[in-house]
Amino acid sequence: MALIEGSHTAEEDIKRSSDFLRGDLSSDIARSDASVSGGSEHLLKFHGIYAQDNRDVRRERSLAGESLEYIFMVRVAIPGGKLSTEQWLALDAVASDIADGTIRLTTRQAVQFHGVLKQGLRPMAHELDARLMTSFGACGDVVRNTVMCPDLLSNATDRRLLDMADRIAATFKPTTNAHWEIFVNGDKSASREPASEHSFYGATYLPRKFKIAIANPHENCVDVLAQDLGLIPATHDSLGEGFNVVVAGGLGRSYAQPDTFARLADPLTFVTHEEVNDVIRAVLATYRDLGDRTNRRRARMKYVAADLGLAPFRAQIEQRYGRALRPALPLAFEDADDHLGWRTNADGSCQLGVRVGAGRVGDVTEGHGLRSALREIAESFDVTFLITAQQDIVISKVAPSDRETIDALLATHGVRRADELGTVERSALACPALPTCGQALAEAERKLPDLVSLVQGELDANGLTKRRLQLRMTGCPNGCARPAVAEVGVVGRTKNSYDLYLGGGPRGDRLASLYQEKVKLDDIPGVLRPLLERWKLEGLADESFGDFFGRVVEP
Ligand code: SRM
Ligand code: SF4
Repeated sequence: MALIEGSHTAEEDIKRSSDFLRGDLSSDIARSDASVSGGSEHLLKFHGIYAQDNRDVRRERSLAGESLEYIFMVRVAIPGGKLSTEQWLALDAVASDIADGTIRLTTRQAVQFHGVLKQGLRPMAHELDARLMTSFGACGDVVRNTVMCPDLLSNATDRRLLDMADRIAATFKPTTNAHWEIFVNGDKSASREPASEHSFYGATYLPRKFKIAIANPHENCVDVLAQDLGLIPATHDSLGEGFNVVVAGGLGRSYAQPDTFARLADPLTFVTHEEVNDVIRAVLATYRDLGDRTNRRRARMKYVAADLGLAPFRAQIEQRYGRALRPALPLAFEDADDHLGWRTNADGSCQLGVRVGAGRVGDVTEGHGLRSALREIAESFDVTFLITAQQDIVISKVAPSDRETIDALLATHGVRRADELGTVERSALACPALPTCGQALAEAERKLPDLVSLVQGELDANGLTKRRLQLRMTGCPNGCARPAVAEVGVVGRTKNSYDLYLGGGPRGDRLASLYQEKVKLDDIPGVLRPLLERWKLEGLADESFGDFFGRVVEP
């Protein structure tokens, strides 16, 4: 049954005729020029690859009648953000040999490489495959990288939770061999097996992307209510351990399309470990059948739930699940943990959360900086790296006796300790935006340090230096750094102005509201000033800015 009638988008036709994500990719990649055809651009996304151009030189090149500087972004899916030291070293080598010398940690615990040239795509896929990593399925109309609270990976007592993100990734990854034929093993299309795909995908896959997170029941570092489907570990009185399932969250919106909006997920059901995959399958099948394939801007699952209404949406899922869903258990979150600094884990090992800064792992000078420090740690210690949904990195499974050496090594490379960071910097996020993102309307990552100093300066001036304030900045309303649930969300509107969203909850359970449009970066402190003054005077003891704003300014 299709809810939306009308002509399908061109992307639907490209998927349908692609022979399970092959299309003309093989010949397009082999061609000696720097770019790929339009159809291949869309299919490449399923393989984790985005065709981009360097926007810093776009205008001057166009004016000079030269071709654009074509580059590719490659996103590597890292379930739960968990990497062995061997994998980290492979990523580090790829950064210098094939990309722009940086490793970009994402808000979904994945890794991105920027500035990759077309001839680097196959060698990169080889390197990743050799270390059991892949970019396949990191983008495209499929289940994306599954995020998971790092604390569950370090401290979960239920062993079934430890590899939960890996199992979800394995269960819901597309089955087509296209990626390995085209990018890893060379073109084997003449001899390959007949193509097939999971039934919950079919020949046209999902209408758009689908995002899953596994949250910590006590804190919400993964922003579980911003996901298409969230799993929150819970214990049922009679059924035992399982998950509360929440569905139909999503944050992207578009200025050009007023009927797009951010939405928090709603509770759906409680499931046991044995039931969870079948329920996810039923939700995917519902989205596959009812999602809008006529308009990609409204093709996310949140619009199916919002348009149908929650009860009919639930009934559609139950129909595909084959039985009634029981109610969810009550949900409650505490403030999100940033996982920074030293902690001791339940097994006696230690872990150190290191702030990365908009997720960009690079060096300040050749051989000196965070990237070199992490490489030396990976070469010398038997540890595990965990990328967080705050674009930071946790060095986990550290022997207590190695703590001092690791601290000294980081200090030598100028990496600051968590207690040396200002409160704004500590939790600030920014998306890549310019010069790589084709959708960016304004700067984000490159201007984050300036914005952090401006906002921290305003806190300091008001005697609020030690108070936490969650700042998130994006170059457009797609919301890749999740500004729609931030206490202060700064969202690119034009080249030099931003829309200011305020009052999201530090627990990720309340949407921020649009406070002022088209504010210049330098004017943001002035807009915040009277609100911060009120927060100081009228706020309850330990009340966060977001909670104060939601209680007093815009209840
Ligand atoms: Fe995102 C598109 C970067 C997390 C909502 N996102 C993009 C693209 C691929 C731009 C494009 O389509 O041409 C960006 C690549 C820029 C570049 O140069 O690298 C991009 N998104 C990112 C990352 C790297 C931001 C970051 O700072 O880390 C995150 C990668 C996640 C990952 O590893 O899979 C990233 N994107 C998000 C999130 C947050 C999340 O998932 O927790 C969101 C909001 C949640 C949601 O999905 O609703 C998000 N990205 C979007 C959207 C809006 C989708 C929509 O519903 O309309 C787009 C636009 C699109 O898909 O066409 C988008
Ligand atoms: Fe690009 Fe917009 Fe996402 Fe930033 S929020 S990475 S500008 S799509």
